[in-house]
Amino acid sequence: MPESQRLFFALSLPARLQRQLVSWRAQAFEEHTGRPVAGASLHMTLAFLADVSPEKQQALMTLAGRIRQPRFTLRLDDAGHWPRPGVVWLGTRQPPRGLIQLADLLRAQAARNGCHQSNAPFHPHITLYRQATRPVALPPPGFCWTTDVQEFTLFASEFSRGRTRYQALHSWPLV
Ligand code: 3AM
Repeated sequence: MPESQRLFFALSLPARLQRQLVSWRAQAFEEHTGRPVAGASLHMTLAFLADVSPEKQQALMTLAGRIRQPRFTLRLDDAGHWPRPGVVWLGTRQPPRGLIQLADLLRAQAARNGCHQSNAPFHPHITLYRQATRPVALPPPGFCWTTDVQEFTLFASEFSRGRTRYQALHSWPLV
């Protein structure tokens, strides 16, 4: 019998931007800031679904395929540290309306299909480091990375041999 998978909807980043962020991160943050997220795993989570059965996954994918939301440009010009989860993140000072609408839609569809959604407000971010539990020196303002977002993706999160890997299952275009 096929098993449940740990799923989430997210924005993937172009490979070039992933490389640029990895190299910027290395010089913008101190060594030992935390455990850096691998370049290929950098993403912006839109909706976390947790463990999803194959039937529910199919239903959520059908709904995702009906979404007609506009493309948008993301300016990555903000950074912060959440000490409790130990996350250092890259974000945006002004989340585009298209980003918020897309995340709201995906989270609402997930909730209607029994995927519990946190009450915490959506704070769009790209996790740069995990296990960052000690105070972190953040880079001064002035950095800005820009990317045109043309699609969103369903990912599976797989944990094996002490490592989490994200596998892109399917992407849908924005219009
Ligand atoms: O990389 P970020 O932090 O954006 O934090 C987890 C990660 O997002 C988040 O889902 C993404 C893929 O693992 N996540 C994991 N468990 C979660 C939970 N219980 C969660 N988000 C909300 N609730």
